[in-house]
Amino acid sequence: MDRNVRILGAPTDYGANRRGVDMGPSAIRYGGLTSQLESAGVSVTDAGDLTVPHHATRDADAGAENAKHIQEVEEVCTALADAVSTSISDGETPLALGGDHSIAIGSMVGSARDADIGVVWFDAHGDFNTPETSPSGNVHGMPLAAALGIGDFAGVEWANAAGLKEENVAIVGLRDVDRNEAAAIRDTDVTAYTMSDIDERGITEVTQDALDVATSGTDGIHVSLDLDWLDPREAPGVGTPVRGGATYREAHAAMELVAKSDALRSLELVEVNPILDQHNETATLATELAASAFGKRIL
Ligand code: 6HN
Ligand code: MN
Ligand code: MN
Ligand code: MN
Repeated sequence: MDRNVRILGAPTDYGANRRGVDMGPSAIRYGGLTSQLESAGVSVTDAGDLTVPHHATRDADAGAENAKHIQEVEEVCTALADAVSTSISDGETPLALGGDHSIAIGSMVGSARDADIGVVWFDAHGDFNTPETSPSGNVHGMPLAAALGIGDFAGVEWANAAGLKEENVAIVGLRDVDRNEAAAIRDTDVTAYTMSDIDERGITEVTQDALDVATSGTDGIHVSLDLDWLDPREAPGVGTPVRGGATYREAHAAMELVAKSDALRSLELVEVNPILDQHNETATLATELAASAFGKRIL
């Protein structure tokens, strides 16, 4: 299949309470994104970066303590949702570059605008907190709940705008979940696989199950790749590293299955933090994994 990928940078760190992931899009581009994607046989357009409200012009104390910088997050997500949905209607596959993981609300809303989508979420974390359960108030720990319409986000309208079905959402790689967040995940019809599931059943079987969940009865899938899904030895440049993550080979194997599913509608690479990275290796790894997700072949 001829695929055209449209790169959409979302240089924001408001969802992570301003910690440096706003430089992720630059680092990922510098890590060779376009040439990696071209080596996967897709054509690439770089639409540049979305305009993100500048810190200097914002009131640092605005917004709620339990959903920090919620207005800025909403502004960025609204713009990203429009950009994602326009890419798809123009016949291109959006690749969103974070930025912190709050941008996923925008990606999912945009990707779901004219379709029923499933989601596969590769992450150490559940990202299923709400303003009520969050221990940090950081919205990057809440995007899945938000997009499913769970929780009260100070009346922000994107809640459930994606029309996502819990039965079509799968999380892969969990190893750091807050107590009330875990209860919330168990209370839903979302399918969640921990690292123990990967240990026991292997990455191929777990990823295939996750893809089956997301593709069942849907028009396509959104894949959200939080680089902290990988072990910090492979991906040190992330804001919230957790030991015991996916290996380099496991991550590629999972992305290769994404390519094989032929269902990818939108992709995002999030939580790359160049300030914490070593020689841009996490950003570079993100580009390689994107190439695998778009079907890069060795032979
Ligand atoms: N991420 N569960 C923690 C919180 O603050 O809610 C960590 C969230 C990390 C989010 O890595 O995208
Ligand atoms: Mn995340
Ligand atoms: Mn829809
Ligand atoms: Mn994470």
